[in-house]
Amino acid sequence: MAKRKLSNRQKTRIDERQQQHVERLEPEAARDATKNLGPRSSGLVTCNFGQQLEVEAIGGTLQGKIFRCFQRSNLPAMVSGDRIIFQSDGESSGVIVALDDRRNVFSRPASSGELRPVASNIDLVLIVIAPIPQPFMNLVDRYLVAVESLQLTPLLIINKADLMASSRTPELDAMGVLYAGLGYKVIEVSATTGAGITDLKKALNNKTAVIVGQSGVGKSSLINALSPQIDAPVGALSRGSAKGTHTTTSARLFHLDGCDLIDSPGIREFGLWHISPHQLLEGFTEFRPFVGQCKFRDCSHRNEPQCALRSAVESGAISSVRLESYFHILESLANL
Ligand SMILES: Nc1nc2c(ncn2[C@@H]2O[C@H](COP(=O)(O)OP(=O)(O)OP(=O)(O)O)[C@@H](O)[C@H]2O)c(=O)[nH]1
Ligand SMILES: [Mg+2]
Ligand SMILES: [Zn+2]
Repeated sequence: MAKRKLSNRQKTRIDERQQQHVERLEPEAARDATKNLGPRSSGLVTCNFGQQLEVEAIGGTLQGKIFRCFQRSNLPAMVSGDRIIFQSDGESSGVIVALDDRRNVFSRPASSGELRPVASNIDLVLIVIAPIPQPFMNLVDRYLVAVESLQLTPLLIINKADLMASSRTPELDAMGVLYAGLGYKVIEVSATTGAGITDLKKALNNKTAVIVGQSGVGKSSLINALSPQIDAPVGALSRGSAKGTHTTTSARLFHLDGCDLIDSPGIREFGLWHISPHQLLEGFTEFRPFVGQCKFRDCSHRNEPQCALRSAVESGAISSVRLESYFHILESLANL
């Protein structure tokens, strides 16, 4: 019995070794494969499916053609918006052989905690909230920290304006007022009725933007509203919990009239977060004038005397809910 068990284990090991061998061979095979492919072309990654990427050729005779590509294994994981060099078979497939320099990479907080890259070379981040599913200020703050750390511009979109009559909440109104007060642009829109869509189009003009937010807030619906010829999949909220159902599963770049917009999968929960405490503090931009002004250098801003941040809350320069939100995120970092 023991003998048989051992030989099974050995067999598994041999299988694993063979598998590793195949994996080691694959990059070589990919390299060899490019020998039979056409000359190098420039391209834009529109979607990453995991193993394969969708690439749109830029310039030359292939301009606008779509290819399914593998990437050479020495290259980093690619995201929608990446400019690349690839070699194609002239038909529908190819191999990505180089990645151009990126201006930036936007990562979203994933439910597992780590930051997951979703889009690159962007100008603007559209953070979408709606009356349903219930919005969380703390999630918006996390997105804002990620946006600020890249020195990008955020745009807060309150979607489903058509539901405001029945679903407006003081919390949602307060969020709109708070973020506008911090100097962030806030637009109220409805993907269903088209209200505010013209304003959104204006804000997007000539830009590449990524659209983020909870699952079910209407990110894909907004893309369809901005450009009716695009038919991005849209999914109803779950009946019981009125939460999103994760309809969009991979980020995808769409060319709209006058701008490029990258749709991204929504998130439903969020937990720990892998950023530094310094980055976090810097992400709350209205705190910046007060950082370093506390009596104690290592002030936790909770109960020390002469704390500049808490004095700023008392004088109204900082909102207490934002300081609470900061602590909430900080605790999630501290528990790592
Ligand atoms: N009433 C109303 N419903 C909307 C509006 N926009 C989107 N919806 C609905 O909200 C639900 C979710 O829409 P999606 O566009 O799939 O949401 P999403 O943010 O892309 O969701 P994920 O892909 O899961 O992240 C669908 O039932 C839409 O019809 C709107 O402006 N008003
Ligand atoms: Mg979607
Ligand atoms: Zn302090």
